[in-house]
Amino acid sequence: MSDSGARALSFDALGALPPDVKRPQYDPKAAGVGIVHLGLGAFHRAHQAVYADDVLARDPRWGICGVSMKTPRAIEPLAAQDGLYTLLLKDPAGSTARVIGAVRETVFAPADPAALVRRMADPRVHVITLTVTEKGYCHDPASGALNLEHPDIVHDLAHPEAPRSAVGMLCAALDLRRADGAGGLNVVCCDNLPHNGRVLAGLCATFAQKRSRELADWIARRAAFPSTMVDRIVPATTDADVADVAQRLGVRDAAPVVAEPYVQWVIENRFAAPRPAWETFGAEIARDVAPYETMKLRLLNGSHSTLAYLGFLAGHATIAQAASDPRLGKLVERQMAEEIVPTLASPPGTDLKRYCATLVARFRNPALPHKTSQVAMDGSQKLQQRLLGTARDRLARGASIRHLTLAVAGWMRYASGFDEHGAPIAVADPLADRFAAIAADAKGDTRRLAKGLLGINAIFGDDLRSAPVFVEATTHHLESLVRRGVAATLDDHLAR
Ligand code: CS2
Repeated sequence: MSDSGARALSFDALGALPPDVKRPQYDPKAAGVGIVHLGLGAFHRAHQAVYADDVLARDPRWGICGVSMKTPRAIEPLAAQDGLYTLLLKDPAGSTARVIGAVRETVFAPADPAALVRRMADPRVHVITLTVTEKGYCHDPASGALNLEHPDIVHDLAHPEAPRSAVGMLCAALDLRRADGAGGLNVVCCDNLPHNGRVLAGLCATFAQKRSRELADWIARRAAFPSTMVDRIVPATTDADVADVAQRLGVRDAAPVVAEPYVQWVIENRFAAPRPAWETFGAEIARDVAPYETMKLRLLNGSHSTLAYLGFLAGHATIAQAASDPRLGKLVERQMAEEIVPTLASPPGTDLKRYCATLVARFRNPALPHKTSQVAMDGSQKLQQRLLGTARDRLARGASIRHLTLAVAGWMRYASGFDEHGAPIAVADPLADRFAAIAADAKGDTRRLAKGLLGINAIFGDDLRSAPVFVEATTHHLESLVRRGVAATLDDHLAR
């Protein structure tokens, strides 16, 4: 069936869906909005919105107002189909389809920022969740501090009533809640930052102090910023997914999301307002999220980035291909077992060995074409929590960092903007111009390239570029990658 002629997904179409397609177990028209979500991308729709969809079957207060921060494209198709969309979970055994009804409103933030602030300050809204990606926090990844020179932060401090940044939006909404007596707020960061709640609380505190002491004090008393660990692999949706979903549903869905069946959400028990009973539907509420978070960021995301950079350079378009390459597969397994696991504390009830084995199987899921170029994006914002923190811990103990530094060298090779055949790489990163200038200045001198990249403080801080073991190992690996390519480098590397 062609999807173009079919009827579109809507409230009216729900009753006619095939019986094997799960649909909302509540009346979406009657659901209230208790959550505003900033960053309405595929990850949110395949993760937190699914928990909200489960919760809504018991408690109608927790529908979501989904906010697109940068592009109307994220919301237009959803708005046209009553906020409904399909979640397709895929693994080698097959797939299951479920229509999610939790997104009850959609907002394009730049269209009317003041209206968004009012929405966030509604007394019936008790939770703000965020997936604005690492760079959306306008902070310095190495130190975790707010970047006061970031253009959006400069703008928001000058025009607090019409914010552009997530931090500016949160502070404006909290200020209005304070003025209106609208009650406290749970601000739940769901991005892959280390200690994400604590970092976001610090960013808001810095911003609020610049505005007024009263606001900063009120936020400290009435807003809670629980840290969270979020996990589900959600590649960007493709046209083939759209066609696949149309086949399954018999109606056209212009905004499906495709993901793996695996899901995990651990939320710190720190709240300042009512919240959904997420734990009834599989989320874990924990006193301390740090062990979960560190485990996931270092093992899953650290391996993901390793596979993305080295895999891309070796010609693999997807993470599944990269993880199935025997050399790269071995590298990530050894990196996890030899260098990452020894830095971790096991979270309660978690067997780290089993966790690593599960990760390898998840990476190899052939049903999910997760692009290496997608995971490779924004490396400047990701390296710290994925690879560099681990390297720092290892260095402090005098332990080997040979695998971790190979992964960092893979990033350097990638960030330099040319692949092994001299073809340009479209490097998507807020610091891409800086990388290009450093690469041009190096004029093919690899040591100079390494030195230039290691000199970026926002990524490597002051310490790593002056740690001889780290500098020598990354430079050595980079020279090998440039001179001999990924395959020969890995052959030698793995022989030892
Ligand atoms: C990935 C993550 O794009 C990336 O950088 O590493 O989005 C990853 O798929 C998720 O964190 C999995 O939970």
